[in-house]
Amino acid sequence: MPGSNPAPVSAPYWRTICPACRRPDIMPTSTSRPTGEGPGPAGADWDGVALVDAMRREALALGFDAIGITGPDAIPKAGGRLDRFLAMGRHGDMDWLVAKAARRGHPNALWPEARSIIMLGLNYGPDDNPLDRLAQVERGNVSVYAERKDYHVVVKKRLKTLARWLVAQAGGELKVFVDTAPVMEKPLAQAAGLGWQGKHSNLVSRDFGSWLFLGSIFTTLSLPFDNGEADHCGGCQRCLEICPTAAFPAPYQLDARRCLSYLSIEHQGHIETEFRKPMGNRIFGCDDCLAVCPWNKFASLARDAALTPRSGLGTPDLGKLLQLDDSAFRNLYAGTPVKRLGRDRFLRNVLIAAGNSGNGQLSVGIEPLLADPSPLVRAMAVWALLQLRGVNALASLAPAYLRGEADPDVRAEWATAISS
Ligand code: B12
Ligand code: SF4
Ligand code: SF4
Repeated sequence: MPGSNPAPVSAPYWRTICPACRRPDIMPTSTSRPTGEGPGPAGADWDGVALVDAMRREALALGFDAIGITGPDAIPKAGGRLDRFLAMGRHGDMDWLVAKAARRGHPNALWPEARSIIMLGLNYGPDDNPLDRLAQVERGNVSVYAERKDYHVVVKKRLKTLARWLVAQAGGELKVFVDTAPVMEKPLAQAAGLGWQGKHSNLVSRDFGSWLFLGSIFTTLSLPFDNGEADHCGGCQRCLEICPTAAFPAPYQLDARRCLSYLSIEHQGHIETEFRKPMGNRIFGCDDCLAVCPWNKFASLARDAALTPRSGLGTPDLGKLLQLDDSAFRNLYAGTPVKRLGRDRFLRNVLIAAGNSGNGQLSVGIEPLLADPSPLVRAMAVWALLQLRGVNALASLAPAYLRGEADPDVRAEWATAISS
């Protein structure tokens, strides 16, 4: 609420962590005292600043890497920008963004009683340069965030633990969110001082580069706010320039319909022809615009055991992936974000990567998929075989498969392939 929380500023605690040992500095981060209403912890001699300093220590002990506090009124421009994004149709078929847009754009519309928003970041810095994976065309390329345990699970568990701690210290009501509710996490994280929304629209941290997962705790407590972070992109345009599908109509704006992350993860249907070659070997998500950011030179390896990448998941063997049935897919990706995609859309992506691999031996695994129960898979099997074997081979197979083919999209894919 305006005026109810007159923002005494304390620097975000994580900036005082010693980069060498990753242990929190024991000095308090703030000497200023909140002048607004305090949280009033029951039976304890806390003031707002002391409570927040203790909470920062607690958050770090729980494995979070960044924490800052802001208020529900801190992102006045975000709702209008979201509305424009949606009005231009840039969300593609992510209808869930439209459904709760009013609440997403305005934190107090989501929960009118919220007085403070605690933003948390968890570092998932990779141990390699994700751009190097693009050159391994004979293997699939799963984006850095997805080659490990689902961050929703990891972050949410910790948010709940921290929330319980806060309730025990200071009371109040709390709600925790990690990408599971209509919350604009990036602008809120910027307002809380965790970093800034770069020209690729994601949050960039001075300490962790592009590699922070975000989560939030909304609370009815009035806590002292942190300073927001300024934009440090300057004249840099690297993320805009590297994008393989020209998905940025302007700096800070993304047209998700052109983004390979959207196409490979969120998009339900067939992937349009113009995006198939640029997809290269990306079979789940894309890291190019994140990986190229010069601020990653300050990034560090994820320190969290819960986020250790699973062996072989980052650059899997395409030949093996082509053989996955539903249960093998579920077993392989259990507990990771990839599982939510489902086997059919995953195979759609794998077939595009196989078509781009230049490895003719993969056609042995592709041909049986011409008869797959899923039209998404059948259509991309046609495209992939065309890339690897050429039009004459496709034309000789076409009569047998077209005879029983009722799906109009798959028929269209055959027609395009044999007339190319
Ligand atoms: C929808 C969504 C997607 C969509 C759309 C992405 C997008 N940029 O909107 C798709 C599927 C494409 C996607 C992809 C990815 N996502 Co995503 N996604 C989300 C989600 C659920 C909502 C984001 C949203 O509100 N989008 C709507 C648009 C309108 O909001 P916005 O991006 O903030 O838009 C701002 C800018 O356009 C800006 N703006 C507009 N005009 C102007 C003008 C000026 C001058 C300025 C300064 C700013 C500005 O203001 C807008 C409002 O802040 C969030 C989780 C959450 N609840 O917030 C995760 C989230 C953003 N995703 C995340 C990740 C990791 C990714 C990927 C990296 C995954 C991958 N490796 O494939 C990619 C990155 C692609 C990219 N370049 O954005 C993380 C990002 C963490 C971080 N450090 O920022 C989040 C926060 C999830 C999380 N909890 O950690 N994602
Ligand atoms: S994630 Fe990839 S496709 Fe999407 S905007 Fe970034 S570079 Fe472009
Ligand atoms: S690559 Fe450059 S422009 Fe893009 S987010 Fe990083 S600093 Fe900003």
